[in-house]
Amino acid sequence: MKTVLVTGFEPFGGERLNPSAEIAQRLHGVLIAGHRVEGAVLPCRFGAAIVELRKRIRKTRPVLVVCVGQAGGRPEITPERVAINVDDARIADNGGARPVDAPVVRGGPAAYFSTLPIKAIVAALRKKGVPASVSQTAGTFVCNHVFYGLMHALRRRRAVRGGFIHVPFLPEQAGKGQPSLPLATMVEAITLAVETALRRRRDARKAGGATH
Ligand code: PCA
Repeated sequence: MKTVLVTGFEPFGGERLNPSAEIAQRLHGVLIAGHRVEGAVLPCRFGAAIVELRKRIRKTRPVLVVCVGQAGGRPEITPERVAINVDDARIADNGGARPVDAPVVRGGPAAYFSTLPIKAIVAALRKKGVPASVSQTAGTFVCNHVFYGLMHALRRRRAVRGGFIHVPFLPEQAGKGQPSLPLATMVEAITLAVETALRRRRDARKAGGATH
């Protein structure tokens, strides 16, 4: 049976939880559209996170890789459009590292695009009533780092598609007035994203960019 790799991250920045780790663990072993999900939790550390991701890709030989991370403060599920070749950390990672204006891959291209059908995923989520939109930046912390590392690893493997999806806080993490989504909704959302990516090769063509 073909495999889909879904990764999350361990908690970081003083949090006790990371919704992305919970999602990856919940989806481990689940079947989606005839594919078996391999769920993995990556360290929230520059360098080590990509090493672990590549190890999992070698071991599980997935046809699709969806990396998930927490974007506290965002109100929606946000498939990322583009990974950039920059590490620029506002806070230390879980190993104490705080790279500033460093490349993810020395000599690598400035950016890689997601090969997930990001607009079709957003449309599928909205149809189910789940708040979603395309994000134009995954930031410059460990999530963008892993997203770039993923697309760099897949650059010559055209048959394997991959990308990154940010998710909001869980209700128990959100402070007063901060947006969140229940875990069950996020698990459903990532399941639907995987299913959409497996079922369609081409993205939907819909205007969706921000005007600023
Ligand atoms: N979110 C962070 C890193 C790990 C995570 O879940 C980010 O957005 O970079």
